[in-house]
Amino acid sequence: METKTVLITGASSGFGEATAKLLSESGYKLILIARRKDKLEKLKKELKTEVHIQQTDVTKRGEVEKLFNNLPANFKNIDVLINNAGLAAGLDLAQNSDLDDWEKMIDTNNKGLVYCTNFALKTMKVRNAGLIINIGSVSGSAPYPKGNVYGATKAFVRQFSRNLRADLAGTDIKVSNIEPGAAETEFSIVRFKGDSEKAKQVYEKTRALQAIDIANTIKWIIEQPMRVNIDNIEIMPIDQTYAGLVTSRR
Ligand code: NDP
Ligand code: 8X3
Repeated sequence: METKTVLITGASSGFGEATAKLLSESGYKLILIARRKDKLEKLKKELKTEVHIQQTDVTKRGEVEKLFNNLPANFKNIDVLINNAGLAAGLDLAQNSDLDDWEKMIDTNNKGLVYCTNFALKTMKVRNAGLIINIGSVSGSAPYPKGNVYGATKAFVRQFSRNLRADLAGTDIKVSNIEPGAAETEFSIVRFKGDSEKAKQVYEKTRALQAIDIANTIKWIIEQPMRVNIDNIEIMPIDQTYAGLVTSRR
């Protein structure tokens, strides 16, 4: 069987890094992208399979286009695109939020994701083969205070995934959306702009998901038989669940 080529966005930490390690152990060829080149270089040295790394900011359409147009010959046929690069910026009530934070989340979680998808589909369409795995979030369907634009970007990811499925009807191109709950990665450090003490508190005294849990899910989706498309999957830590509706009393 031919070795599959998997492109992972946001491979420099968290889910992306754990997935790269897991898939490499299973023999997959990898294209790894992120903004932090030093992290990608270090990761590449640890991996046993063929790896192509490319420093790419997914918010920059030109950089994404260059990435896809300049892939080495043996990496050109992307079998799996994992749209994982993403972030939350800030945790504030909408009325106190910084517009730059909102724009950054939309640029990364939505625009970056659609750029990568559009370019990957160009070759998937010709080969009538491929799998796109998007990383959404439970926050895309479960609203919570201060989740405002972050949750909304993930609702976009959910609906975009479903609409891709609709457009790709009758083809052999699959689309999945994974929606994790709280997971202990660099996510909260980024959300709190480097305040690692504050980030640590998010996971204190609770059994949060770990990056390997999502990596295992990604590998399981990739290895399903051709007839199976996993459309949407929600994964919560045992210690996190819905909080219900709130009534203000006057
Ligand atoms: P991390 O912060 O550990 O990883 C995020 C990755 O995204 C990094 O590799 C980062 O690399 C990359 N990234 C961010 N911005 C860009 C950009 N502009 N261009 C390219 N790469 C970028 O967080 P997670 O692993 O937790 O997050 C991965 C995905 O999972 C995100 O989409 C997040 O929203 C989602 N998610 C996370 C949950 C959690 O609780 N942790 C729960 C649900 C969903 P670099 O900085 O080097 O560019
Ligand atoms: C991140 C998970 O619960 O912080 O998508 O919104 S949560």
